[in-house]
Amino acid sequence: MPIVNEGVLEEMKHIANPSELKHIQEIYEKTDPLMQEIAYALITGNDKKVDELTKNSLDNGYSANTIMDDGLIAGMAIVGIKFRDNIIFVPEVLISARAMKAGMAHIEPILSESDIPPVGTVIMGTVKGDLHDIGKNLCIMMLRGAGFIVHDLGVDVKDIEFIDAVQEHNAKIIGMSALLTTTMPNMGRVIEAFEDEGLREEVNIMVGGAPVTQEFADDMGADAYGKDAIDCVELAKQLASK
Ligand code: B12
Repeated sequence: MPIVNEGVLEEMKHIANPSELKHIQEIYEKTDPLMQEIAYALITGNDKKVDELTKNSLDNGYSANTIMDDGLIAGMAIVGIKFRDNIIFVPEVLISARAMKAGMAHIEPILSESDIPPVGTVIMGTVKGDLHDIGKNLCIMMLRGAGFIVHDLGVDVKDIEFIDAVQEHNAKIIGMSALLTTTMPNMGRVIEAFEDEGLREEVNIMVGGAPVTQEFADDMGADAYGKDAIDCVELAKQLASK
């Protein structure tokens, strides 16, 4: 299907990397005009429009999953690229996140009511000493939308809190976030704490946050590293099926 939404087409001009552009075009070519309209409303942070269009789409028979994937996540994919490439900044990301939340408010109750069993349970938290939670919260929103049960431990989370939460909720996946170079090593300390408790084999640990790299994740013995919220969902799906 051709991409017909003028706004979306205009937004694509911001994507400089040809292979990334091709990937985004492929995502949008699978979507119909209404989903493209939702995506564009999300990119421009129009929460009222996302709210209204999501509700109308559901009333008109679109599935919650279609709206989530073809509308909300497709929009967020462009927001993520624009933020990374310094085309937009934190306030714009927060405004788009608010629009995403407006759509998710209609989607989440449907996903949680459906008979489809949850894809998995994830414990998420920002590590000790670190109060940044905007990125973590975006990841959580997307994970919930993708059918995961997520227990959010918040910010400044100590090793023992991750361990207690895994045991309490019988979770197999942990996601840790860090935004400071000084708190990144605390992710490694959480992994060591799981080793000390003899629980390391029981859990899959993914890490992320702006200063974190694949190399750093490998060095500290994490199972996976993700650069954005879309990666986070992909990784969680892979880890859940392990
Ligand atoms: C907003 C912000 C704040 C806010 C945080 C508000 C909040 N509720 O989060 C406030 C004002 C509180 C703050 C405080 C501080 N901040 Co600050 N902050 C930022 C800022 C501007 C944006 C971070 C952000 O939200 N990005 C947007 C989100 C969407 O991106 P993200 O977090 O990277 O998340 C994405 C990915 O990384 C990934 N991801 C994230 N987590 C995870 C987890 C998993 C498992 C996976 C797979 C993926 C994943 O997915 C997310 C979505 O795509 C950055 C600069 C910048 N432009 O990045 C500085 C920045 C991170 N802060 C910095 C500093 C120094 C501080 C302070 C120490 C300042 C001070 N002197 O007080 C304090 C520290 C407080 C503390 N103890 O944590 C520095 C860090 C420098 C460094 N090298 O460590 C930065 C880089 C600014 C700078 N250039 O100096 N900060």
